[in-house]
Amino acid sequence: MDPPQTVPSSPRKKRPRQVGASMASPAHNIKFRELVLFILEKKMGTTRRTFLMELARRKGFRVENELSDSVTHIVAENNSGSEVLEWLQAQKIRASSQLTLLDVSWLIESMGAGKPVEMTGKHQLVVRTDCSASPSPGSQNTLPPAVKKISQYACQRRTTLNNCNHIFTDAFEVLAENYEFRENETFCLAFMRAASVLKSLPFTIISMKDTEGIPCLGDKVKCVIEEIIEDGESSEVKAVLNDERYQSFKLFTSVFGVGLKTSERWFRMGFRSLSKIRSDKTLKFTRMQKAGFLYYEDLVSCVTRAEAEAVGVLVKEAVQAFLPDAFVTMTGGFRRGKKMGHDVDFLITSPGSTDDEEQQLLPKVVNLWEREGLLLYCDLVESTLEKSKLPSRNVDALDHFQKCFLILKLHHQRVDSGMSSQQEGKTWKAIRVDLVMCPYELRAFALLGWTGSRQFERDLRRYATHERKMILDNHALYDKTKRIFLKAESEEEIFAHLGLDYLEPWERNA
Ligand code: DCT
Ligand code: MG
Repeated sequence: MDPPQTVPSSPRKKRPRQVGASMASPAHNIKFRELVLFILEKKMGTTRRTFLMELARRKGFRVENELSDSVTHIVAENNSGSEVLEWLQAQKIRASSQLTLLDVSWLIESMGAGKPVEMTGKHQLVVRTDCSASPSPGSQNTLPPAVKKISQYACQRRTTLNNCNHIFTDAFEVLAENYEFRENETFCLAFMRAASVLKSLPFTIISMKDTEGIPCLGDKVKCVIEEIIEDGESSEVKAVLNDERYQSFKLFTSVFGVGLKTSERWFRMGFRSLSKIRSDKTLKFTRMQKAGFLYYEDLVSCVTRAEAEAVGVLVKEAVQAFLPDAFVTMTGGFRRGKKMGHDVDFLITSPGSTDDEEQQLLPKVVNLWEREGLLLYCDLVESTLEKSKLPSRNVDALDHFQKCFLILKLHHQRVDSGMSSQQEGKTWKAIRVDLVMCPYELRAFALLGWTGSRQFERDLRRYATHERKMILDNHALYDKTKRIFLKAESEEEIFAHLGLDYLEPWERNA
């Protein structure tokens, strides 16, 4: 069950500002050379100007510290065109006809889009001849309308990989992970939900005002946002990253087969490094952990898309050698468009096969790889699917399909025709692969479940339960009001049953 959503509030602490500390910015790559920006401090303030300048530079914009002849665009906030002109005249600088005056909303939208957006009327500051300083339409700094309707459920938000709030979501993910390591489920979930909602925003948060109307941001979360806006970093995140327990758990859980319980034990025994653990004669390792240590370097280096595609070919060849009509679909992060993953996930289903043929497929495939010397590790889990007991009420449970968790040997020559990087001597890389076999009539549910992201799946189930009185899992959708299972041939049909707008896989990166 999901823990309660509310986050106990902690007092909002106010710390002295350290603007100067973040001034020394590293050199940034300028991506958009045709624009030279100057951000006006008047009515904006030093802190916000510094923050915006730093952010814009990080996004590839050229931003000048001083107003000079090279400047092509002036960005202002809460200033009318006439006010900017007045300021320019006071600097003894004549506004040339080439100089464009823009409202800050243009810069914010551009940073969100990762490139300069088109300058429309709402962005341009108009200079009025009567000099009556009425605010221009764009300068009211109101939130985009979409912000007011953001859902608390990830399945009602489109979340692509274009995250314009990395600076915040990276921080939240560290904190969520630390709470997970400390088994504080409530705070862990609070920070995961906060990260998820910020990933869906089409703009970058640059002031606390931007957080108005956004769900899932409790006081504890807002405290972190505020600190990052003011100081460029969170003291809590900094403390966590330097924390011995966090560092050790992070290291230990990076080994395939090592979870929280084992990490806790090793930490309590005083271990802090993997080499000490590996060489300890008194420790007993599971088969999974032995494989985890054996192929550690390959497994932590992550799987590239090219490698995932090459594994896909390998899987298809093997599967279709035994069941020619079988469908093999890459699921997980790669189906959502990710360029890297910790493993490669596949869903296999076959319309024409009997229950027996279905049950025999994975063992046959695994045997084939074993004979070919490609199988480095295999854990085959038999199906526990009992159609009478569906659906399961345990929202985070693994499903009942037959599946295998593997480590396969992928030869470099199968990737990009051997162009990928090679370690000296070694001609292959160990890759984590998950195969799931599902009955053909359940394929839409299995595909939806195995595509993820995990946060998206959690919210989809929570939404079904709380908003539709339905139970969804990787096998079925049950309508509690009508007391029937709802059938579906495609993911689109499942979304429709739930009364949701369809989201493409690449919009599920919650
Ligand atoms: N999944 C699930 N329940 C689980 C495990 C997985 O619903 N207990 C779903 C969610 C995502 C998908 O299966 C694949 O899982 P992972 O491989 O762990 O995640 P990923 O999104 O593919 O990310 P990564 O790039 O780390 O593999
Ligand atoms: Mg995966």
